[in-house]
Amino acid sequence: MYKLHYYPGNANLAPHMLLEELSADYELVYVDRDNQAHKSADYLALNPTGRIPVLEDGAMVISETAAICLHLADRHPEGRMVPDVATPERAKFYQWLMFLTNTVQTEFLVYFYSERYSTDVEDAAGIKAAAEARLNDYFRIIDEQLGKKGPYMMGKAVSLLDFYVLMLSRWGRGLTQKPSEMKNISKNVKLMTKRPSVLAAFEQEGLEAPFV
Ligand SMILES: N[C@@H](CCC(=O)N[C@@H](CS)C(=O)NCC(=O)O)C(=O)O
Repeated sequence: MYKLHYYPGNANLAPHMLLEELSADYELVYVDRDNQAHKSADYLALNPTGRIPVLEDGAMVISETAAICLHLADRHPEGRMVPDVATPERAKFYQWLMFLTNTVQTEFLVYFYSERYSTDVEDAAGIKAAAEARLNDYFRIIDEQLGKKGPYMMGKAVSLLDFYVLMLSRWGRGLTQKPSEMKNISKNVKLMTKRPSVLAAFEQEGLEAPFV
């Protein structure tokens, strides 16, 4: 049985939705982030970066959200969450997943934790505003991809990418330009938020509508 260490709405949300989608056998382990449990010795032994989430798969411990998602997709190939290996679709899938995790997700860290990005707290507001502008550009790129391909990131079939986009769109619900109100992202998230797996994960994390 898998164990997913989570805090409601954090980066665990993508792997959590996938665990549900793949009908995997798992349990959730609450990380008491409000009391700094993610910086405790026990948690740091699992993930030295002190970041959420962590997945335990038997004796194996995996951190980094995208890696966890890929591992789940590999372990449950019948779910077809990634395109076949060594196909053009797989190459584009890699491109988009890397963009989502190391560009968009990372920019959210700058946006949410802007005070960490300067030694002068007075810089935080400007850092946040610049991050928001970049996030708007990134979501526009995602929206264009969905406009060209659609309704899912890889075209007609849902993939792991769509769960990632949903999580990131949720994180962007406080942006002036809400991702979920962009023309094509809005269609994608409407489809995604009808999936029983998505609804189950949101409910288990205690997240209430509106989800994005
Ligand atoms: N690169 C990591 C980033 C994870 C991450 O930043 N998680 C946030 C929650 S969404 C976190 O743990 N924040 C707590 C902190 O930075 O103190 C991943 O993809 O798993």
